[in-house]
Amino acid sequence: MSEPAIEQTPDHEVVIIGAGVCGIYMLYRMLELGVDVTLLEKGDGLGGTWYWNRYPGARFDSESYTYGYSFSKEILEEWSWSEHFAAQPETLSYLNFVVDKLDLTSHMQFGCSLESARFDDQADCWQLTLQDGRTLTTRLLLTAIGMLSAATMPRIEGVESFEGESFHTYYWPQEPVVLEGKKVAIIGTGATGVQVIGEIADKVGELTVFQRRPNWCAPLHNGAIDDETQTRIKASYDAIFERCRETPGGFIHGPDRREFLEVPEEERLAFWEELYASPGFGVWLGNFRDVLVDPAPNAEYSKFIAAKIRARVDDPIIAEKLIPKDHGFGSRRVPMETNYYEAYNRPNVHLVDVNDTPIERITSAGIATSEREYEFDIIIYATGFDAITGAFDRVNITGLGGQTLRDKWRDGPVTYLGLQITGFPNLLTLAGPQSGSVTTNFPRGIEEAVDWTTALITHLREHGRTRIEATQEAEDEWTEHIKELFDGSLMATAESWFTGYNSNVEGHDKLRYMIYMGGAPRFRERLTEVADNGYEGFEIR
Ligand code: NA7
Repeated sequence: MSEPAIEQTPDHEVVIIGAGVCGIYMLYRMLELGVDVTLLEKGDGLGGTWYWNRYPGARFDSESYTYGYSFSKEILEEWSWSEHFAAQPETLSYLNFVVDKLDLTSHMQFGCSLESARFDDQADCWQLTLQDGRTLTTRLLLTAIGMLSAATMPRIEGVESFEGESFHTYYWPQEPVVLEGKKVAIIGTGATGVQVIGEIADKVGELTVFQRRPNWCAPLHNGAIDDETQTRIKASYDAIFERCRETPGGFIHGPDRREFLEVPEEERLAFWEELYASPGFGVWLGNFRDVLVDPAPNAEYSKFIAAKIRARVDDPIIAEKLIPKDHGFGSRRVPMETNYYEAYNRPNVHLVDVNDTPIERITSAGIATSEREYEFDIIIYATGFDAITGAFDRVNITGLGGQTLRDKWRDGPVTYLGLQITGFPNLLTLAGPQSGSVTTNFPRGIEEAVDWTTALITHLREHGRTRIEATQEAEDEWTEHIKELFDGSLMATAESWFTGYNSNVEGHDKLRYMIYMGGAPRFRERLTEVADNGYEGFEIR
């Protein structure tokens, strides 16, 4: 016989983990509702992604004015972005501006790393233990811990033995790093590596890029926002956000309704030239609607982009090495670049293809490949993240019956709406795996998730409920839906963090269903439907 429930009031009604874009907005909404809430953040400052990633070249690929929060007209009016795609320092200033404006800092606790969370089945609350040994309890646990916040180093022998400076891009030092005249190595050519390389090629002494697989990159076409444009942007925020609401990715760029074969060749090529010459993700997300779905048009578009790369890189052998052969354009995340391909035309920039000459170990002086040892002053690891589930796996989260989330998700995440997990009551994963936010222009996605969660919490409070959990049936159905959306998509055929691959993490060598591929409008519709039907799929008591 189970013990009678103990009447116990937890320390807080809500604890939010993470002071990034998502956590900040969630905190604001909770305070507005009058909830007893505190926010715990591992870092010594707010900003999440924009607090940590201080590497040279770190900036938006989203248009700045589509990335800011949309909920406050006052903030939209008062804040002026200086560039179409703002750099990290400006975004961090923006988030600090928002937090100051909304007076949120006193509700945030910094330097608080969550070590474990255990659900108390009797008291309907979570018991949290922080790394410093502190404990606290909360009715609801809301995670805003980031999709790309668990950085991964390569599994290469000798990493610790290097005597020069070295850092993962995520942990780029807060103090300035002197690059001038230095011999610098960079491992990794994902979105991060591509930004770093374009930015530092003309600043360092020598730059050697160790590439395993090239990505399809395309020009960002960034630029300053002049006064006239600024005025126009501020006057059109309603239309900008309305446009973002319509597109699958929550960007101003959405697919062209035409199919590839409907359009005569000359017109098609002119359209592609236009996409390549225009700023932002249009080159990826603004294409004919079948280009990211159907292999034949995708191959044609890949050919078009390959020709662009060949035209920009002087050495034809290097150009071929920079053109992906294992996946078509857009089936992995497209890095947006500034002077990336041109960097390889500089005499001080060298490309090492680790498929030809694998890295054997990191030495005290540099990097040894099967061919030779290279000496460096600095090694930059742009080797990515244990994406989407990694931040969860790094906390000991224990639900009903002693089950850990790590175990439950061993073969890949299973969730209901990407927001809740059966067996883990009162845990709401705001930008969790399989939620709409993960594949959406992030603030646009999380505003939806936060608003929906706020309405849910209002519902619980109004009805005096203390417990919410997804039913097994609802979780099974959602996870199946996620898989169905993957089937037949080109993205599912490519190995990347979108599809759960990471060669540096044990067991992440197979497809895992991490993301929702149905697009933001469809996700929103589903969330609305669930709420309208009295939070169907949840057991609330
Ligand atoms: P990514 O996109 O995961 O890129 C990581 C890069 O590091 C990628 O080129 C990897 O090659 C490379 N890598 C990883 N491990 C190794 C080893 N052991 N040897 C050689 N090369 C390696 O991470 P990013 O930080 O660039 O971008 C993540 C997201 O942040 C990005 O999409 C934006 O949304 C923001 P691989 O391709 O696996 O062969």
